[in-house]
Amino acid sequence: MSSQRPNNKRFDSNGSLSRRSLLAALGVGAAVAAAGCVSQAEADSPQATDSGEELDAQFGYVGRSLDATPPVEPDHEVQLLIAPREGAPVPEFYFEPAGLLVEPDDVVQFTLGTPDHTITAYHPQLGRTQRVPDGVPAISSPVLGAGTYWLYRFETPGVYDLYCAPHEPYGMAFRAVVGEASGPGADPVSMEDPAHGELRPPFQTSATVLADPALDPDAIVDAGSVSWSDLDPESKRLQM
Ligand SMILES: [Cu+2]
Repeated sequence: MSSQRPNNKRFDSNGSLSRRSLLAALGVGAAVAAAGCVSQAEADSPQATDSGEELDAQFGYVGRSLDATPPVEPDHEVQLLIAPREGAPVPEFYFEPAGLLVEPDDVVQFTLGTPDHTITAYHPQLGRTQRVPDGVPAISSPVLGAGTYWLYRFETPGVYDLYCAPHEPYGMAFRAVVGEASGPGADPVSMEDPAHGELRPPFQTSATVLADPALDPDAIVDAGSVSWSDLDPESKRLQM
């Protein structure tokens, strides 16, 4: 099962290491990098609590190596993958699973077995139609290299449509349903080009991927997890 809880038990009863413990565990070089990732979180985020929460509500948490101890035990794992595409020179770029049901406050680990991906929300502050619940910030990881991971805690119930910025045209999109199939992300994906100056809906192959019946939010609730292989090949066909 792709949504199994990773076997990692280095956490206290709150599910988090103290910041000091984390930095000690990461070592100095990684600590400097990690501090760069979380300083805004500590300054601004309501998630930056005294309990040592390291997951920013907008920027998540970057694990610079798959060997680095995560500050919070993930509840689920999603792989970011690349595979040959039959009959086309451009490979398939995809999330596995492509659709996932999680409970509110669950943490998802996005694991990069392949390089140069992001996990980014369809959000008006990013010039995109809103496809995350109201009040959720403009979620995005930075561009991540192979052998890294990114953690995000999904707090607000509803549908979250996410994509990889470099590979959105090729269909690299993902849908999380957090507790219930509600919010703007539960609306059908628009297949129309936006007028000049309007927010842009999912486009090219990510539009057809997110419109696949297997990724219907209610279908994700029923299935729990939807594999990329469950999608209709027609939905994955390159739309250029
Ligand atoms: Cu990508």
